[in-house]
Amino acid sequence: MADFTQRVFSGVQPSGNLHLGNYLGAVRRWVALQDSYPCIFCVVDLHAITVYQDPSALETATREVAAAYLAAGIDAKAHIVFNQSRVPEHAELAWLFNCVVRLGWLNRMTQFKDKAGKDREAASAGLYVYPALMAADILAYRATHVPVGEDQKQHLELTRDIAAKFNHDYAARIAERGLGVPMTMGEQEVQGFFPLTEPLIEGPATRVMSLRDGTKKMSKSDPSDLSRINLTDDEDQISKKIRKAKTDPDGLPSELAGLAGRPEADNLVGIYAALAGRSREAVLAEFGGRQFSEFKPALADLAVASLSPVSARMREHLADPAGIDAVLRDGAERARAIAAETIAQTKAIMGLLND
Ligand code: AQP
Repeated sequence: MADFTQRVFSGVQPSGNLHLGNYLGAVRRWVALQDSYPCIFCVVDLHAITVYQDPSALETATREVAAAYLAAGIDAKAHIVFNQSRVPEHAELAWLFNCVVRLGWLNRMTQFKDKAGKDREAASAGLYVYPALMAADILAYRATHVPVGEDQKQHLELTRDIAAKFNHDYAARIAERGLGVPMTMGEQEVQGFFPLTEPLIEGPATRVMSLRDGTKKMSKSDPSDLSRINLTDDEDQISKKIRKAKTDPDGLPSELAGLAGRPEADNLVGIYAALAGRSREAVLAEFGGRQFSEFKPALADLAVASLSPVSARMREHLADPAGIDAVLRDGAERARAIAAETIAQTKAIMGLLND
């Protein structure tokens, strides 16, 4: 039986400095996936502009995110690294998906509610239809796997809903044109054009929380720089942020159960575990009974040792912006070859004359 070509797609928005959450929840895991799948890693600049970005800052952030990918160990020759706006097929497919996605589905998206805040009328239309663009990013390459942090789970489900509705609505045409791949949807064997993409949400750091508030995720757009560790932070900044991280007055427990109801302690233990490549249990077995005044310096040393080589390589890449641009241009050309074929076939399936 034919199957969809296995392919990984993922991206980060250039909406500010990359932080530890983006690194542990996404980029570091991509590096590991490179040996198992052909991968496409995108700097999703069209997503970033769903909220206003200063144009020069956007250019800088786009190069910074690309530099972080390369510094973390993404191989841009063996795989594809590019910025989204260089491949117009993303926006084109997003429009087609805007006509597939239902308003009711978009209305359920919690990220829109969080980001739009109380004044929804003032949010951009782009922010509202962001999940359709994300579905287009993934499905332009008919990607089968998407490694993301926990916060993107709902958007991945929507991507699957869009793929399923498209496959269902155009089933006859997909079969007639011989463009389908046999797949199981529910109980049925059908010919699908788009795969039902699997999210890969795994590891100890799928949701790294703010250092100032353990109930909020670490985020680029948090106004407090003390809430996150940026990949561009130097050793002093990393140590200071960990020293100032919010904690409670108790020491560390020896068992996981002792972290219940202590989000800040839980977060710091999770970060330590992820950086050390150990389980939370193992970290508590070592530090259980000790105070944060002892744990925080150990965490700071570990964070500095893990992140310094990445930030040093990032700085080297950033010293050569033309080199980064060349990587992005080359990646976009190769990405476009794949996406253009998907778009041509999608249009043919939908009855949009385009040859
Ligand atoms: N705190 C986090 N913990 C684990 N993973 C995270 N990711 C983001 N924050 C965390 C993962 O990083 C990837 C890229 O995210 P994004 O830049 O596309 O958007 P985001 O999820 O909205 O990230 P931010 O930092 O919160 O950006 P802003 O503040 O601009 O909205 C995704 O795989 C995400 O899951």
